[in-house]
Amino acid sequence: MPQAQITMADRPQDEDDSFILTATKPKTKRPPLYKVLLLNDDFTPMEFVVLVLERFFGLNHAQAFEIMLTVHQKGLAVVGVFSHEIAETKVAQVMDFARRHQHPLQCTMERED
Ligand code: TYC
Repeated sequence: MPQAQITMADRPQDEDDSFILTATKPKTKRPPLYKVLLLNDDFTPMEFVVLVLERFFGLNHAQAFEIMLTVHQKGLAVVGVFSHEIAETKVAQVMDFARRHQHPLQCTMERED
């Protein structure tokens, strides 16, 4: 049985072969950064806070002492800015170290804007 021919005449009139080109911005969005904050309290010894800052944030003694004093005087300070994963690790390390030494030191993270 012969095949029926399909011609342009059979094609719906409003069909359009042109491509739709949508301009897209090249997306090179950097992942958000997180501030790690140390909070003041009345009980954690100053030397312990200095040790924490040296051990987990790679600060030298003078830098660590200065940040500890800022926290002591102002209530809190940013001790570093990191990726989400690194910030989470730092917070966990500080909280675990403080808990093991039975100090109430608090460390938190906050998304940077
Ligand atoms: N305020 C504490 C004291 O007088 C010292 C301290 C500093 C505690 C910083 C916590 O994050 C802190 N012993």
